[in-house]
Amino acid sequence: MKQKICILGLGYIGLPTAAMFATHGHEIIGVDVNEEVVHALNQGKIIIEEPYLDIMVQAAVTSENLTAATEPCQADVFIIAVPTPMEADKTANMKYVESATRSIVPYLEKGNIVILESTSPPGTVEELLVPILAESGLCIGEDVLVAHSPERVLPGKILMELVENNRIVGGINQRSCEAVRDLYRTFVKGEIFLTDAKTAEMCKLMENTYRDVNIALANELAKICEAMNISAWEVIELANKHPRVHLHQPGPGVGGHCLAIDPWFIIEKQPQLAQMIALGRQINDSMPRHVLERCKEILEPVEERKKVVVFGVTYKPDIDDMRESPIMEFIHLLEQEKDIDVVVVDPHVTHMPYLEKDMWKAVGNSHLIVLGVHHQVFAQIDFEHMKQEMKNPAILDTRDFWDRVTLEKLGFQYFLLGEKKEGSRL
Ligand code: SAJ
Repeated sequence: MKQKICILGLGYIGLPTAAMFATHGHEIIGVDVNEEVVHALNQGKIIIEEPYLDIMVQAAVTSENLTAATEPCQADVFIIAVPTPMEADKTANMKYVESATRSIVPYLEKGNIVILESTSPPGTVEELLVPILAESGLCIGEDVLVAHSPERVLPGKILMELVENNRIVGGINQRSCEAVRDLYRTFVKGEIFLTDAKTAEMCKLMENTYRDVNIALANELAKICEAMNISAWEVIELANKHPRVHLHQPGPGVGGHCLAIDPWFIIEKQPQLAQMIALGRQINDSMPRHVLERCKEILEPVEERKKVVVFGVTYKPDIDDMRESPIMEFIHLLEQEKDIDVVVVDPHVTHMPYLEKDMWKAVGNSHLIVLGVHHQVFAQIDFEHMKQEMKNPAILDTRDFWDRVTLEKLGFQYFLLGEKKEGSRL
């Protein structure tokens, strides 16, 4: 049955979800407070980078199933997909969820469904949404069905994962669960599991916390291996041959708007109990400084003013997203070093301080190249040319991406995060 769905928040999740429902026959009104987003969308255009999303949005707008506005309107379903950023004190800022919820109250009618997709501290649906929705005078749970259904998609693969991933629906009662499950069935091919709202909220946070804590374990291993003359990369590769072990990869830290933030929403609720989660955050946040210390050690013999070139600043490879990027923190630390000049190379980024679009100009007369993020384009660099341009041909690879043997043959000094020795003992 064709439903009228009002989606609040046209970002990385709201927009793909809107396009998906629209191309599956529903009538979608996308709402965003940013007029630029609304204007672009009504012309079939998008202002974020995500593979194939532009094509899908264009098709949805052309079919007239997707339109955008700055205010909500009457609808059958309301989906809230606004950001829940983190405050300086590491607690969730719920003001966008709160104002989006308030904005739909005047339009609520008997038979409506309200879904929260935004990642939120456990208890948000019951403690924040339900009381606001009740101001409509309707009976929440009877007249209006409410659920949390967290998104779990990976940036760069959003459209595929929206369809294929399993989904959790946490309703305030069984009727809410079932109605929301039936709606997502429109396009979800993965399994849909039903639970209560608070459990669904905690599941979402724990998925990212699981990954964050495991990366912290890998980062701790990297530091231990450096101190003990062992290669963390070799340990990980060999330990992962065990059928029940899956060590993650170390790196310069953890970025993005999910892994670096979601664990804090659990800590906020249970600060006394969430000990390992907090320690994981602390270890991952220590990595930019650790990389800086490695740089200083490598540059110690250089007696003049040093030029360090950072390759890749986004929070992960092959995207333009710099949110919470640990490389940005590393650059911030580098710029505080009085005898170091910083230059940045990143083909996915259009503007930021220290960015040099001409790679050869960037590496000219430099003393150290730090690989921050392993964008695919960095696999095809002419290292022979690079060596000629550099004053001191040294590389610190934080991702085990470049080939030590090739680089050493060319005369580079190659250093790798997670080891301080030359490759394997064999
Ligand atoms: N990273 C490591 N070592 C690893 C894996 C990742 O250092 O072994 C770093 C990356 O470099 C990056 C950060 O972790 O800085 C996060 O990258 P990611 O690819 O792990 O995750 P996100 O933030 O892009 O997407 C995650 C996904 N969650 C999980 O895989 C559990 C995605 O499914 C979620 O939808 C998304 O968070 C979200 O929106 O919550």
